[in-house]
Amino acid sequence: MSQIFTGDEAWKSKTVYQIYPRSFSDNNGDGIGDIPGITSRLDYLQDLGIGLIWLSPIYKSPMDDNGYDISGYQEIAAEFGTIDDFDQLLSEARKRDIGLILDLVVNHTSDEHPWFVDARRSRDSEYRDFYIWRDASENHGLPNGHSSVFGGPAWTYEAATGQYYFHEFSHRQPDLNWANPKVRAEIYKMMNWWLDRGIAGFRMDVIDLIGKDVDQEIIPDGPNLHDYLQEMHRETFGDRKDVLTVGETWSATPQTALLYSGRDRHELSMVFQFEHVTQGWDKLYGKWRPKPFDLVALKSVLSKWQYALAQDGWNSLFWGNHDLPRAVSQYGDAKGFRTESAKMLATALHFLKGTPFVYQGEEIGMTNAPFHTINQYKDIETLNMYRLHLEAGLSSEDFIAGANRNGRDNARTPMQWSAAPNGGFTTGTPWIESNPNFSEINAEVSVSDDTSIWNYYRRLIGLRKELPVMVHGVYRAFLDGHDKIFAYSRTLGSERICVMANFTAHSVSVDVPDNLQTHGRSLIANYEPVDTIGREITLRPYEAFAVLASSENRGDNPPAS
Ligand code: TEU
Ligand code: CA
Repeated sequence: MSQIFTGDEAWKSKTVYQIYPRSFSDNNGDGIGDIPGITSRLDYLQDLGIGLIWLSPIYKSPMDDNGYDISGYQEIAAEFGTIDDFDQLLSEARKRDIGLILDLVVNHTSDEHPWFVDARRSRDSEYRDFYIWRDASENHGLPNGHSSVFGGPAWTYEAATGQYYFHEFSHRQPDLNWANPKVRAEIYKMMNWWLDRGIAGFRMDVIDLIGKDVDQEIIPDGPNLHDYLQEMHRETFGDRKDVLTVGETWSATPQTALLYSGRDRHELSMVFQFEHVTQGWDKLYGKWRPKPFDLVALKSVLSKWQYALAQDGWNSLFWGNHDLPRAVSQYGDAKGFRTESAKMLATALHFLKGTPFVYQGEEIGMTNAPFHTINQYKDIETLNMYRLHLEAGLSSEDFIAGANRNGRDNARTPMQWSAAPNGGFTTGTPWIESNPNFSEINAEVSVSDDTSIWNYYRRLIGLRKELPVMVHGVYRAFLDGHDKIFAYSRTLGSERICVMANFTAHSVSVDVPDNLQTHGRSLIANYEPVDTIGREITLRPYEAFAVLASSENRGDNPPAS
């Protein structure tokens, strides 16, 4: 077996931790998380064992979309700190062998970015062509009927210059014109500036949109997408070792994932795909009317991706992020079996092939926000959609029920550090209400309890660094049609791991297929250790475990590749 922990793929055995700076740790009492706050928590992250941090945007921004609207790519938002604070974070992280991945938001800027401020001034502005302008159409005014993700048309009229500009998100997030080589050159320069500072990579916001053709209304997966990504690779991170790049691509399929992350493609390390997320959404109303949980559908998506990227490409693995509900609320049982189900979900995900991403608070089993009035929500998407759904005749209660399940603020309530007021996130008034369950659910309690969710994550993250089979093993799923149990194995040479997870609050007895039967040693379990999977087994509510087969009993071998 080749050495797996060196070279330009060192990130394959690492676990990434996502920080949403606004909600992580407030160091100066203004109620907003900040960079010094993050630096003060690095020991916590080092103890957890993570190798990389993905920082949601920290740049200068009017915060219309909490920093995903950037007005200065090489400046730090004043409320988050200074560039010195950033350098301090970078060097303190490096001391702990933790790399920083920045959020690259280059599909659009803020309307306060100097480029747009100048562009909107006059058709002759040297920055006019940095954005996407179209004349009014003869009949209905708007250049076409394309809608913005946050509601309303994707076109806004500028009376001063008599044209519309395109914005896939809020009207305060005008899309950059990637067809303009000057735009691309500016972005590559900016990326290199951050890379030279010592960052470990980029998470690329809605990167599947940059090759768009607005006139044909081909927005995701547009005709120029892969050319631009190959150019970006060449011009920026291509020659740098140990840089991780992950594209946020809601449109990705297993086929396009191989284009982004295939080894001879020279584009990205991996992408975030969202099929396992959207399979749970209503066809018509989307995430605001989620469907009942369906394990068979979820497993079929996860397995499809595992198989498709088995030989080439690389998967990212995640249950949550800053746009999604809390994992334990969405896929587990946050009320009856919070600890068991949070550990079960961690087990099911971390033994898959790919790079795991842990969203802040997931490691202590934080839950969705118990908001009951619209005034408690802060998210631009939720607030816009509330207005639009009510205009369309939906009741406020129905909308709030959907937002409770799937709204983005579920992930954005302050990180719960301790039982102190506001969970120790701030000494002031937090910008968004804390989840009142911080007195029971918090990092202090979780770190000090050996049986906690946190210590369970710590063991899982550690196992990935020790076991090549966890990083490179071939995936095989079992019991595909079973609607309560997720079961799979990973095999590498003579090593084999068998994983079983009960996704229900009931005991479930299963007849175990021959090739899943195992005897060996318990790697991890959320009840008692399990070292044998016999012909029949009963899993208790949300029980999950992984068994490392002893080499004389490793079951089937995958076909040689
Ligand atoms: O998200 C992309 C995006 O499309 C989300 O808004 C998501 O689709 C939506 O929540 C589904 O209803 C990225 C960022 O992760 C998000 O926070 C930003 O708001 C968005 O891009 C714009 O930059
Ligand atoms: Ca602060």
